Amino acid sequence: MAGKPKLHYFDGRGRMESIRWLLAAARVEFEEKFLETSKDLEKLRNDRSLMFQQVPMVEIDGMKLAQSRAILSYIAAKYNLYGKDIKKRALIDMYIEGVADLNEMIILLPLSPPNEKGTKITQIKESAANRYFPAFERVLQSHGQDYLVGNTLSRADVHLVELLYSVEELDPGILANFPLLKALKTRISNVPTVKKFLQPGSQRKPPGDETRFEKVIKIFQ
Ligand SMILES: N[C@@H](CCC(=O)N[C@@H](CS)C(=O)NCC(=O)O)C(=O)O
Repeated sequence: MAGKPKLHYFDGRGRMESIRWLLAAARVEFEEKFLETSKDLEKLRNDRSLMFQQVPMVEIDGMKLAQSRAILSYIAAKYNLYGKDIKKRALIDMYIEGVADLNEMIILLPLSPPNEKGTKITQIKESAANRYFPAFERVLQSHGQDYLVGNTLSRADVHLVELLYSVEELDPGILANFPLLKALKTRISNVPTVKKFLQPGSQRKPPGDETRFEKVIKIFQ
């Protein structure tokens, strides 16, 4: 039997957090090797373990996979979270690209200069409230089903719910006008594997703070 996937990244959310969420939802146990210093990154690069000299990198099924989206696609396909036919997969792709666009703004937030952070947060909240959340609310309304695609759990639900949690950290009341998203969040949060991941002490990472981020920046300098 193949061993547990091994995740190489720093001890924070960044581009690895969606991978952690998806593995957790798929009931896959995983190990993490955290980069602590630039030497750790150098070592992976010198070993030729990083295709493009970057992390995330995940060792899985004999591969050293880089590129977060490729990693997510492999996990989703392997664990049947990527739709049952090409039309469902197309919808899932469309939804997750929307999620990724907003999530990218959140991932980059710690990198913005302190005097621009407030504006960036306002942009994220506005995009969520006026563009992305209404679009997903309409999808759920249009078919009345429990999940975004095919009335079954898919990566689209997992990525969207991760995003709902992240945006709520910036604006706790943001879901007030989106009852179906709120219900989706509750439903997915109660999937036993996700429920476990949401509990304290899991491999889910807390929101980054300034001190943690300064340490991370040093790894990549
Ligand atoms: N498109 C890549 C981007 C990866 C990326 O930007 N990784 C950053 C850390 S989050 C990195 O390794 N930066 C070092 C570098 O680019 O040299 C992905 O999604 O995995």
